[in-house]
Amino acid sequence: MLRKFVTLYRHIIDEERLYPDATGQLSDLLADIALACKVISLEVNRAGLIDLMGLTGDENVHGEQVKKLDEYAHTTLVRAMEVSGHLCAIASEESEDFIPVKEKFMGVRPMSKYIIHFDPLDGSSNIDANISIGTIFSVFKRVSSSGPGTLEDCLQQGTKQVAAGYVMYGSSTIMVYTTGRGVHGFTLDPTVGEFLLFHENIKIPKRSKTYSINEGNYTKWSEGLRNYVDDLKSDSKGKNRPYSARYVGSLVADFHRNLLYGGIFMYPGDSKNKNGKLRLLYEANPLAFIVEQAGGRATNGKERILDIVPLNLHQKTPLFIGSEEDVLEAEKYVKS
Ligand code: AHM
Ligand code: MG
Repeated sequence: MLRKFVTLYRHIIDEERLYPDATGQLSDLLADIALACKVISLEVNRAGLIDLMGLTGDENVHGEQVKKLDEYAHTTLVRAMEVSGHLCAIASEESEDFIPVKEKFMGVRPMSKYIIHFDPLDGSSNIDANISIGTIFSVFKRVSSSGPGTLEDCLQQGTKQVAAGYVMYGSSTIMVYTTGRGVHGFTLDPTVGEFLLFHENIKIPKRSKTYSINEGNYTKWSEGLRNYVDDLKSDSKGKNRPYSARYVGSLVADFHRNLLYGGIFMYPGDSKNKNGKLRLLYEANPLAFIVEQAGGRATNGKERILDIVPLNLHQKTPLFIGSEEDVLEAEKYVKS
């Protein structure tokens, strides 16, 4: 059977045509992200050969060792995006402060109206083992009026996102994105260098049989969460138990599997880290936007992720995300 070839760019443009007032800036921006991620994908594939694996010797703003590929992905994205002419500010997990886009890069568009947040290379502790890693991004409209973007532009609630997505560098490179009209997935065909549509309007199953959590932290969890995970592992067949455990330790990979097959991913707060490990702006918000567009749910155990008002660029949040009924059940236990 001949499959219909729809490139990422064609798909984005077709979506844009549904909005008569659209200027095309968001479409261009998404195309620039895809291009930067193709470059990163190439380097991820070649990393072992050209000594990009391993540590740089520096620490990032979270006190973690910076892997060389992290640094490369951050620089590639910043360089590709700051010249797009559509951005007024960039915030990256790998940079302490946000990066206001210089007026010279705004060119003919001093009103450049978007802000982008990204985690350049999520799951980087897995790089040396050749395990799937990914880039996560999130796009907002500016709230300031003109010139370089401000901190206020960068600290917007997740509900204000106009686009979000991720690229996963795995057995093949894929890109998944939403602009608020469903979630669409593309696979990079390396022979022609194009992302081609593989799944339009992805829907996550309402209920699953899979949970993903770093269970090594069990003794530090709240009693409610321990009870929930114990329940998932119990052998009550009538209750759709036991669940299977699947945990790559690479958020994009765990999230993508759950998006397609159903599942709940949890990175809770615990007695050591009250707000867990994951960042609201670079990880939780974009994935929450995607999962809701796919019919799923994302909360911090008490509150919808997209409703949280960020107070700083690197704020962390507990995260319960995935199939709606599973997340609702987890919330009940966690609140109890
Ligand atoms: P990173 O952004 O520094 O790569 O950290 C985030 C990663 C996620 O990909 C993953 O879900 C999580 O850290 C795994 O953490 P842990 O090793 O504590 O289970
Ligand atoms: Mg990350």
